[in-house]
Amino acid sequence: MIHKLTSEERATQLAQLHGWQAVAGRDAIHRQFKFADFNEAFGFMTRVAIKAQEMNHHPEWFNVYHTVEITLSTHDADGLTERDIALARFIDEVAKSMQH
Ligand code: H2B
Repeated sequence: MIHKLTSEERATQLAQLHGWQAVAGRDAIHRQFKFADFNEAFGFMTRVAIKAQEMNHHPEWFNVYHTVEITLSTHDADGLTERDIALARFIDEVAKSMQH
């Protein structure tokens, strides 16, 4: 089974991400994204979906119009792992490259 991040590792990694916060009562991280409109939001989701499929590591997410909320956690480890950090980094890069 994949190694869960220690609280020290989690703090170090979280500090290098943008706007991700620990979820209360669960070993997971969350960030909300807002885009210009639904088209931008769904374009973002499409890019993330393709990466998630390549990585075999999938987000929990929720979309309404131009808002996308994402929670990352590793179900196989029942907590936060380096896979979540890698996907969060990719997501941050995609979001940064888009106007929102
Ligand atoms: N995504 C996430 N977020 N956590 C997992 O543990 C996970 C996954 N496991 N995507 C993968 C798929 C696993 O269920 C399959 C069988 O490889």
